[in-house]
Amino acid sequence: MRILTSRFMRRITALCFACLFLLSPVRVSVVLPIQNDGQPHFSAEAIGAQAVPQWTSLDLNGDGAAECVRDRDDVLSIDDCDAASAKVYWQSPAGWKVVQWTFSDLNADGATEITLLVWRPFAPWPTERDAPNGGRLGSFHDAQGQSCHVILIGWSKGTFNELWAGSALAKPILSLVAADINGDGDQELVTVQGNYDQPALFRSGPIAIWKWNGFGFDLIQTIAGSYRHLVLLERPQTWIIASQ
Ligand SMILES: [Ca+2]
Ligand SMILES: [Ca+2]
Ligand SMILES: [Ca+2]
Repeated sequence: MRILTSRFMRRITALCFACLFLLSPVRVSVVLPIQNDGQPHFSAEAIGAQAVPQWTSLDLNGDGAAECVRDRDDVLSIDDCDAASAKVYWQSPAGWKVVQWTFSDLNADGATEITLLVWRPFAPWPTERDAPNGGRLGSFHDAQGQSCHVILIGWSKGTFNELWAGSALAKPILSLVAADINGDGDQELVTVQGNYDQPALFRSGPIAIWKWNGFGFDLIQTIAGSYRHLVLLERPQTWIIASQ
C-alpha cells in the first residue's frame, strides 16, 4: 500500500508539473503605439522597459572570428566584418524582401542560425506546379502575388546556406521573436499573424507561438487579439510586449 501510494503520488506530482508546463501562459503585455512626429512608434522603452538588444555580429561558423549581418534595403548579407576585404559569405537572393531577422537557435541543435522573415513571389510546391489555382498553397499570397516565409540561414557543410525554408505561410507573419519563453531550454518562435487580404499597413492579428518538431514548426499556443508588433524584454525574457 505504501508503495502504491508512493507511485501514485509520484504520478500525480509528475502530472501536475506537466500541467503547469502546458498551461503556463506566456506573459504578454499590450501597449498602444505612441505618436512620434505623426508616425506610430512602438518600443519597449515606451513602457519604461529595456528590449533585448539586436546584435549584428556573432561567430556563426565557430572559427573564432565574428561574422557581421547587414540588412540594407530589405537585402540581408553575412560578411567577414572586414571593411577592407568586404568578403560576403551569403546574401539573400534577388526577389526576396527580408523584413525582419534575428539570431536564433530555433532548430535546437546548439548552433546559432539566422531566422529571416521573407516576402517573395509566390510559388506552389514543385509537385503542384500544374495544379489549378496553385495547388494547396494557392491562396497563400497577397494581391501582388507575394507570399510570406520563415527561413533559417546558418553554417552547414563548410558554407552558409538555407538550413530550412518554410513554404508559403497560410497567414503572413507581421513580427517575430525567438526566445525560450517557457523555460524548457529550447527557443520558441513567437509571431504575430495577419491576413494576406488585409491592407499591408493595417495588418494585425493574434499571437501564435511555434515549436520546432525536427522537420518544421508546430503551433503550440495562440493568444487572441489584434496585435501588430512584438518586443522581447530584457528581464525577465518571458515577458513580451505587443502593440495593438
Ligand atoms: Ca566566424
Ligand atoms: Ca540552431
Ligand atoms: Ca522553450
